[in-house]
Amino acid sequence: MRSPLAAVPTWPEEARARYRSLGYWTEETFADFVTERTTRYAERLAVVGEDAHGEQARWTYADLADRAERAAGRLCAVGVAPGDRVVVALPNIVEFVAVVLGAFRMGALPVFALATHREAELGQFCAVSDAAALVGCSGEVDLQDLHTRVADVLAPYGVRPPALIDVASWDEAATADTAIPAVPPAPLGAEDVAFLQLSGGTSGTAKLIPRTAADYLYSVRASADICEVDASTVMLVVLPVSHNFPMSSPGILSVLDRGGRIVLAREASPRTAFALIAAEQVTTVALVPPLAQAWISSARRRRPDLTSLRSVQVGGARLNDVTAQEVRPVLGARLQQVFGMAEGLVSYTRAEDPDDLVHTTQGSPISPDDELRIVDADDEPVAEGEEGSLLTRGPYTIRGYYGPAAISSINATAFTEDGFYRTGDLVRRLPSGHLQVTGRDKDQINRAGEKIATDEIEGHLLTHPDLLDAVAVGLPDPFLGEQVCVVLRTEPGRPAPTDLADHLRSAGLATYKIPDRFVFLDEFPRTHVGKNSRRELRALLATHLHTHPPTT
Ligand code: OOB
Repeated sequence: MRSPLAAVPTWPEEARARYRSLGYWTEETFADFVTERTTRYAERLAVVGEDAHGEQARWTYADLADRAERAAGRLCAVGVAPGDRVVVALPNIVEFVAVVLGAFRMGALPVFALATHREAELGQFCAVSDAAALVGCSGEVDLQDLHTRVADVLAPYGVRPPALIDVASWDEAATADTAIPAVPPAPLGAEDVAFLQLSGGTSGTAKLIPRTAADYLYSVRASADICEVDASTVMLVVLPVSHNFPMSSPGILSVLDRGGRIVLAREASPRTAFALIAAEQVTTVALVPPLAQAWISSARRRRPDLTSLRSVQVGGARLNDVTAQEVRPVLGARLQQVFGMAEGLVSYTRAEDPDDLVHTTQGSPISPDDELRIVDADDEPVAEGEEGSLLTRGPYTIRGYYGPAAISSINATAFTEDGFYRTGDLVRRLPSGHLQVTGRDKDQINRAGEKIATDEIEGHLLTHPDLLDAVAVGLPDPFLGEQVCVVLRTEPGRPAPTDLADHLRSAGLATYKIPDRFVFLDEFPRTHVGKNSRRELRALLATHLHTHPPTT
């Protein structure tokens, strides 16, 4: 048994009572959800995809219940107790669904990491959550070695390493499963924290997002209604399934809620995806803008059979209007724009919205009780229709991050005193109520929908002996949306970009955070208080890159 979950800032009782009385929040827990849906839809096909051994699996809801029960048993077998945290770092394989539902079934709290995370990230998540287990899949990664590295990251903090679970070592055919202990009933209530999501880009202190069954399942049910998810839905998942978008917006949980089918793809290339769409008669898929662009250009050339596809959701980063207009003519499916965040708020364009709004806006929020404030630098509301920073609170938006004591100072700036979350997004609201995301005022890079905290890259770079200063900025990129660019001031005898990339890799940073571009400058522009000015750096880079082609 690990330490109990620390207290988290939460909704005041008045708000809770209101969300309950409006029917948003119910008594249903995730354990109830797993049992009820897998029983209700028992005979239907639930999950299709590769397993840890690369074999094709096709599980009914009854199979899924069975797999989840076994996964829960396996968690218990390595000492995970109800209430403990379990870091899940799996690719899009069927075991992901089994492990997550298994954790829910026994009341363990999944921490949704990515299969691409390495010891720098996983070590942080384990430390912050005091994780009892780390679940991965050996194959592309040497899991034992990764586990040792995670333990090394944890040692200086005095945190016990998590037990390692390698789903590739599970032998489901073996009858030796009698060794799997019986699973106790989950002790969690609907308003207890049920899992921890990652915030977009973790900084020096990992910010974990505490979500409850009450708030999350409300967003799942409402998303299923808005996105017309039903028993006929066949959802292809090409984005990393642990992200909030493919998980709940409407995501795999909406599909399980309604008795539809999930098709997991291990990679997102048009070739693989188009074949799966035709073979499995896929009706819907969620994409980030770069993938939407890649699918569109590939579909133009290949003319794949996409007749089953009814809707394509695009979100995670701003979609340009041109690509938006191409979705229906080229992919033959309705576009739905999704603007959301793992902290809560999700906004969708609706089926009944006119085309021009679907093409040019990021829709409107899920709930009539999502409260939005669009403010200037002094937190004063901007005039209607003007651009401002988006603040939000509501029935499924958290009131604070989970983390060690240091998190309270982060919470003090990330949330207003009256509980609004500062999204860091610049938006404008049209008279129709639709939101347009116009920019960002947070130190984050959005690379193809993956969020990267600039200070995380900078911190790791500055451990290199030859670097005097490092600033990471997102540079516009026609395909990725933004690329990761680092601007460096060095000792004479400048390190080569490849050495710096190796330095970051050996620090245990996920590959998607390795800079796309390294730029060396003798002087950095400063703000009037003497800090590095990212704004001026960006402007300088625009000219610099014009005259100096990229070095990598
Ligand atoms: C989704 O969640 P996160 O937590 O990875 O990232 C949230 C941030 C937002 O604050 C915003 O900066 C950006 O991602 N974002 C968009 C966007 N959707 C997300 N920026 C512009 N246009 C969009 N459509 O990315 C996420 C969570 C649930 C559903 C969809 C996306």
